[in-house]
Amino acid sequence: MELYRKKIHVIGLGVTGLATAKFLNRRGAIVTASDMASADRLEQPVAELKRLGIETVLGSRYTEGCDTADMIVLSPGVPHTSDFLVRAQRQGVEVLGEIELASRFVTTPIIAITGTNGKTTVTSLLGDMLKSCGMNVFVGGNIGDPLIGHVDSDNHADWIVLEVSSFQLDTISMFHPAVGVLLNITEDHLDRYADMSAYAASKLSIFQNQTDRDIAIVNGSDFWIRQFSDRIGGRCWGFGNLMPHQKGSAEIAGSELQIKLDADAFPDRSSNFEISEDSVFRIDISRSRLYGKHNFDNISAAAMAALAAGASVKGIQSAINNFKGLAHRIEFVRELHGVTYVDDSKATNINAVYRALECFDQPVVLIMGGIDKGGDYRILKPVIQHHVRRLIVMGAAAGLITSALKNWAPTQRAASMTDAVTMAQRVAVDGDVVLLSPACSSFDMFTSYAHRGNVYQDEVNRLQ
Ligand code: UMA
Repeated sequence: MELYRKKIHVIGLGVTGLATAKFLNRRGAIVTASDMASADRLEQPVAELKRLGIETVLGSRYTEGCDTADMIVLSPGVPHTSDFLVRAQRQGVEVLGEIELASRFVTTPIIAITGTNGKTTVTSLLGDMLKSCGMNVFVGGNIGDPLIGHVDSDNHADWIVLEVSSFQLDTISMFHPAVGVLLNITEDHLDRYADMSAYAASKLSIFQNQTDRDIAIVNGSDFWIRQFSDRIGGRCWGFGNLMPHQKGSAEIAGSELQIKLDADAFPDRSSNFEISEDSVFRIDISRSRLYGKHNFDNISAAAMAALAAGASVKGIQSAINNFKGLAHRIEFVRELHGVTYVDDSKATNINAVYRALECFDQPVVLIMGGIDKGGDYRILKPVIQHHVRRLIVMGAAAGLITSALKNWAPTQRAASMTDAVTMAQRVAVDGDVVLLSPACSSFDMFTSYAHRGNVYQDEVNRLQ
């Protein structure tokens, strides 16, 4: 793909746009880097781009010139259906995302992981599994480091382990992972998709360029994945219920993960296998520190993907034993007067709250709220009734959550995180869990879910 002297607009100057603009500049493209935000919010990236001689266009004029560009590269946060993009495409301008662009320049095989929940855990655990087998791995994508930043790196990777969001998948055309993983599809981002079917279609597009030489690892118990199973192009391995044409399966038996794979999927790697006489890979999960049933799916998916990449059972086992989980995902913060405080700030959709509540046998004081993302809170009814002693709501969606859930748990409204944590401490008794699991995005009161989680942890650590 020739980029030299091409007029390319990069839209969005977050981590993706910045890395993309720098890459294109190195390749000799004529880059215009644009963002709807004003200069005072983008001081650092703008200064860096200016030093490289890259033009920046900010604020209300940021889409100018797109119609006459050779190509537009989008950041994931920019909806691909925006009017100015539709108009440019009509003029024949190629519009693509950073993942698509980067994947055209890498020769290293890619394992791509998507799903509404669990993708960061699986990406990270899988990265550890391959590393503990001595492989050199680039771990990036939606988890944090854009793939484009790896393209010109001197650090040769054996595998690329890539977390991909639906936003990133919306702008692919040739992206072709050797192993694709789809963990689950539940309500999320309905502020950006017309309906669940559109969101599910975006997720399933991870498999759109796979052939039967590639591997597709899916959750066979997921409604939407089953609904669209005809879109799975690769050789299908599954966990949960059996899928049509499934060639590999994973099951949890007690504290053992048992994986059965079709050996002919690996004609050239079969010597790596520590397969037992009954053709099952057996992995002990009793030492895993990941809470909850949903993490069985995450461990199964990561282990299957690792086996697909030629990892040994020993390396997989060691990564599972040593994996501590991720910050702000059902993360233990502190125990005080017999009350356990847990931070699940990353739960930015309703289903994630469901899963978090299922992890606890103890009564829970639940803190929810933030910016509503368009799902139906009433699906929480059974877990709220079963687990929640008190519901504390805050942020822009507080009213909406209260009307949806107040019949199933006593509900209180908090004005701030300090307020929420103080209220929670007042009502929690010995043996309870206080859980921040918001079901919403954070931008009404915080800069990110991580910021929200850190503020919660600070408040909890301040409690006497
Ligand atoms: N912007 C515009 N026009 C628009 C929308 C946004 O100019 O119409 C500008 C904003 O003013 C801002 C910039 O775009 O300055 C931000 O771009 P971005 O939102 O794509 O953010 P990045 O910093 O590039 O981060 C993105 C992902 N963000 C989103 O998908 C929203 C990061 O995922 C990802 O880690 C990073 O690329 C590297 O791949 C975050 C995320 O929240 C963690 N992801 C969602 C999720 O996990 O649910 C999908």
